Amino acid sequence: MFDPKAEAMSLDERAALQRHRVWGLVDRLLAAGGVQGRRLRDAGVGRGADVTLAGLRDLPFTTKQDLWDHYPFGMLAVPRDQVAAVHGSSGTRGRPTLVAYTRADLDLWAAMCARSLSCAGASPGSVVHNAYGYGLFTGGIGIHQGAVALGATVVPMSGGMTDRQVRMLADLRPDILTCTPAYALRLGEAVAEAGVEPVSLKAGLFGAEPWSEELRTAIEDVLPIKAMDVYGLSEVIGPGVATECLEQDGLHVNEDHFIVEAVDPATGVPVEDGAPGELVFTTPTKQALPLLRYRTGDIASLTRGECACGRTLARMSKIIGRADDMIVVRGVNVYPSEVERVLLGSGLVRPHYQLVVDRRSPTARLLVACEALSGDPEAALVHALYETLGLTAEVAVLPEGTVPRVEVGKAVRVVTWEDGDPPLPGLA
Ligand code: DLL
Repeated sequence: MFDPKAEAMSLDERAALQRHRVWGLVDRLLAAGGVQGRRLRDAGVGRGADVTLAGLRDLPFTTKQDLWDHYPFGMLAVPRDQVAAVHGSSGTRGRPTLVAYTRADLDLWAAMCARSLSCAGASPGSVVHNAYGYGLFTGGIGIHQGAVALGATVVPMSGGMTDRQVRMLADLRPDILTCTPAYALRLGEAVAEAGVEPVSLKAGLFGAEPWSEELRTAIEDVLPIKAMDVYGLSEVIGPGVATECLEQDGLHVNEDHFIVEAVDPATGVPVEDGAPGELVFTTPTKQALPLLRYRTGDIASLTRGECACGRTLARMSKIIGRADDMIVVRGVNVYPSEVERVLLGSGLVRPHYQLVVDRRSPTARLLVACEALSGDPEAALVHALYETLGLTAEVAVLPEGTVPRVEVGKAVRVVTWEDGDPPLPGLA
């Protein structure tokens, strides 16, 4: 439930708490003697009390490469036998990233996910239909533990087997749906096909992949819910790092446990509040895998100041994209979510799309594969993409049902066509 003591404390009080916690973190990293401790020593930090919050920006970063270099357990700050669970993400680029939790970390994670659920409108007694995947991925088990900690009733559906999900939505009358935004769309289509009206649903807590305001509207068109954004990443803890409140004016970052900065991705220098930058997190209270200034690769802007809901936690914008998902076509930089905004904002196509980068010849082509609602929107979309994003792209309008629907895992928004057959039928 909304905890004013933690979520609405004064900025001074929170800064004092964070400072104290960061001191503890720095002392633990120095004592653990791993790569983060070594870098702190090299930066002249001999003990926690040497560090100030304002001085955090001068401390060394930690990156995904560090986790890979020390895979699987080389960055633990506790003995291996204190690790209660591991999780991770398969990564869109092949290499797994593994993270570890002590029992205390699992309790913290459950509390943060309970906070997220309640921020989005869940309460004790809510029925939570959880269609995030269960397993190494943090979505399913993270939200599950949060729902239990909140005192809700959790329905552990995991992803896929959509017919059975529709049945459970009809029979168990959940008020909260949790899954990826792309799967929410798929479920919306499936309930319509089955003639089920999931009238019990009130809110959905969607995350794990970028999604635009236009996709929010598309989900709210097919499901009778308020679609809310939840953000997180395995390295920081999983879901439960930041969530929208009912004001929907940014995602509240749980800053008492996850200190956030936004930095210029090229220089690493912090950007002004309000300007887009790469999110960087410090986790002062985590035990097994505490991270100092972890670079997420996710681009968003930050704002500070009290929200109309009463929370004083800093807010982040929706994620604009991942630094490494940016496509460069003939010198124009574009994130898939920007293309999504144009497509869905046009009202001409279904909310399913895929970007195909054709690299069969030296000058790459970008093909935007989509499905028309009616007529032939190709020329209008080519024009809108150029006008809005400055992007020269070809639009391939495919028959309904051709663009892959997401059943399990995260939506794949960009595919590369290196040689041979097209990745989607009907492309040329
Ligand atoms: O996706 C954790 C999660 C599960 C968050 C369920 C929300 C709901 P990973 O598999 O480690 O963890 O992937 C983390 O996913 O760095 C972002 O690039 C992306 N991501 C997560 N949430 C959002 C979001 C989980 N709300 C990576 N909007 C992150 C945009 C998101 N991107």
